[in-house]
Amino acid sequence: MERALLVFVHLEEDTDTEQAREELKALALACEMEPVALIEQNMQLVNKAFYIGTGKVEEVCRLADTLDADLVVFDDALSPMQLRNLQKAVGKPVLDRTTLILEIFSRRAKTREAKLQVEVARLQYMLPRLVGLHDALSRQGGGSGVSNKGAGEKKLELDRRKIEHRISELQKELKEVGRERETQSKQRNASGILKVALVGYTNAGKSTLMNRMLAHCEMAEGKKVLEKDMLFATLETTVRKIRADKNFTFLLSDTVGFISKLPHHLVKAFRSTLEEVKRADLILLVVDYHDPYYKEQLKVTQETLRELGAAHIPAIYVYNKADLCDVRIPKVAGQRIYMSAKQGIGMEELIEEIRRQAQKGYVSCRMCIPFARGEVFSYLKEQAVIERTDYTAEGIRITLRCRQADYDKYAEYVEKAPSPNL
Ligand SMILES: Nc1nc2c(ncn2[C@@H]2O[C@H](COP(=O)(O)OP(=O)(O)OP(=O)(O)O)[C@@H](O)[C@H]2O)c(=O)[nH]1
Ligand SMILES: [Mg+2]
Repeated sequence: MERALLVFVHLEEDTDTEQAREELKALALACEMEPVALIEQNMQLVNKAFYIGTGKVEEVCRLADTLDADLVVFDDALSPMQLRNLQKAVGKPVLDRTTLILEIFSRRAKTREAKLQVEVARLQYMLPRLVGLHDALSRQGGGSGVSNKGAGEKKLELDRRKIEHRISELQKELKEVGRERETQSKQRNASGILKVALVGYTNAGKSTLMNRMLAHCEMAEGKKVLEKDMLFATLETTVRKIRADKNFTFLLSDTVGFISKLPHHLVKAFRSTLEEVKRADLILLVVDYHDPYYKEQLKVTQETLRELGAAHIPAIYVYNKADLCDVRIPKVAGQRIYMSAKQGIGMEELIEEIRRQAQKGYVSCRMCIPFARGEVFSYLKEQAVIERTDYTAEGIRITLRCRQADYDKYAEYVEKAPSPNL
């Protein structure tokens, strides 16, 4: 493990520094770094040239040597100039929060699309910081085509052009891959099944809830996703069909978690993956209720949802990990549900809430399905609430409540006037 010296600046406007400190440590750990110490400074304004004060820079240098740190990590996005100056002064690789998150993402990325997205975000972030990043890159063996030998202006210009070229190539490939996913997603959309998305701060328990839901509904083991006590365990979006009971089926998607100060490039890069969230009919907003900072995390999640243009989608607030708190669970209070995904407490209640939300927008109608279209009847049995069924000469006549989408889809079978023989 690399030994990391963490540097943390407390600005006046920051309200919760303890959370931010813990989060920085967790990020370093998720990057397989060992935090050896944490240096702090209170400031009103950051130093333009060094981010921290020059006296503090000396302290960082000394401590980095004494503790034999391999690198220094700052808890914010450093400007290209700050990065360059700090790197020079400290004589060791300097990373900022964004680089750290990018590094974690690049380690976790498994699918072709995720890998491309992270690579583009990394290169875009690196471009203006090329000079300052030289040492940090050579630490990784210089695999990105940037060497720190003979870093003259000319060489720099060459590197810059190379990187720009690489970015546009990657973006082209990304478009291709995106189209494939788009096709799959369209097929899911066309199926008309209710789409539910798990959303929340990183480590809140989204993947655990997905797995518990699969187990609860006796779905196959092999369909499980990775759950782990680590920031950003999940990077790619996984969609699973959940058959809650014979009358209720929905699609559940698990995706990348949110974090405060999520690098802008990364949000943009992952926007296409997060499209799944935008298309959802219902959001399960998962909160780690045991985390002392759950309120701040909830705020960040809501802000990110707004940025994504998904703030209007109805949500159920899942106060998870309540088994670690002093509350009786399960408990449903309005749009909130207190439960434990890990222990499987509150699953029935959650499914009921999902069903209730789903049925909110249902329309009441009457349909007559021809016998030849038995599959439509089976579909509606799963997707709608059938209140009455009569077998008549013309077909199966049903009184039901269904989604507007299904009403439109089967408009040809809808009977406008009440039938006299019913
Ligand atoms: N005690 C307790 N622990 C839980 C519960 N739900 C999840 N956990 C633990 O929390 C940790 C994170 O769970 P994940 O499901 O991986 O969290 P996530 O939201 O998918 O996280 P990312 O994919 O990293 O964004 C794991 O160690 C889980 O075992 C719960 O209800 N109670
Ligand atoms: Mg996860």
